Amino acid sequence: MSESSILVTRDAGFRIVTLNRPARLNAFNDSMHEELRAAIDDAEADEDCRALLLTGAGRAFCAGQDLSDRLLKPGEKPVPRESLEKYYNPLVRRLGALPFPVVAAVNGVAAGAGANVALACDIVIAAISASFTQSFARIGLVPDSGGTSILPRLIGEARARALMLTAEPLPAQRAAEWGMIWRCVDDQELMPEAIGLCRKFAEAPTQGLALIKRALAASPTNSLDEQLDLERDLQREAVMSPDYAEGVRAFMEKRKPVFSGRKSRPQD
Ligand code: T3D
Repeated sequence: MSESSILVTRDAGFRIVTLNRPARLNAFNDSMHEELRAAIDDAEADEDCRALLLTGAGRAFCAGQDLSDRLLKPGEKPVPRESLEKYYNPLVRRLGALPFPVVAAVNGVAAGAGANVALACDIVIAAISASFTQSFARIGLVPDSGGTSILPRLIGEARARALMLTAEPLPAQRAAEWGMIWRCVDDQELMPEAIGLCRKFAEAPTQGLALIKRALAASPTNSLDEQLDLERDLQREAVMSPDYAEGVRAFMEKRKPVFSGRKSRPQD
């Protein structure tokens, strides 16, 4: 029996999802996409899951599309690929819409769609030995998986443009200095740091964090006026939540708050 290309570990209040095709640097094939989708479905359906940690097995995070699936035989004509429509785009949309934080622990090289899937996560922590490569231009492709939208916003047009046109690798340390990722840590610190963050999220006011994700998701296309209206609407929801009441009570009583997770809705 072939080994699963996605490994899932359950911890208290969060899950670790590991891309597991190390011999191919965790490159995506269709079955890895299907398994990843199922793992995310399962995490979302479990109301005890309040954060997700995405990482890679072996020395890479993910090398993007598995190119061995794209090799044409002599004389064979290229066929249209629906991988963006079918897999990458839904994945990127999904990561943003999940009602809890998604942390990418980038343990090694992240290339092509692998780099941009990492950047689509809410928080990216990378090992100092990791790098990010917009490798698409090396093989005549266009950066995908949201890269042309997300990357210029993170690091500015000039840097994003150069990374995409040259396909040069960006070391994790520089990525952190440029504000592309949250933090770059020593290799041995990567998983403890990412797990520590997920443990914090597992005790956080999850529904409030989901509202923050909604506000930030709308921000790039909203005017200030529209965003002010959205913040008002989301804050109305947050103010009505048991977690806000608990947060204030705990603050006044000088104790640690006990938040309700995903189970009770703000309207309850
Ligand atoms: O067609 C569509 O669906 C369109 C959608 C496209 C989305 C995309 O993601 S396009 C971009 C695809 N990815 C790449 O172009 C990256 C290709 N890989 C690399 O450039 C390099 O492997 C890395 C820079 C990532 C790492 O280099 P290095 O020197 O550390 O490792 P390596 O020796 O190149 O790779 C190690 C093995 O992994 C090697 O196999 P081997 O020789 O040991 O049997 C290599 O072939 C394999 N590997 C790495 N990346 C891929 C891969 N095999 C298949 N697909 C890969 N993407």
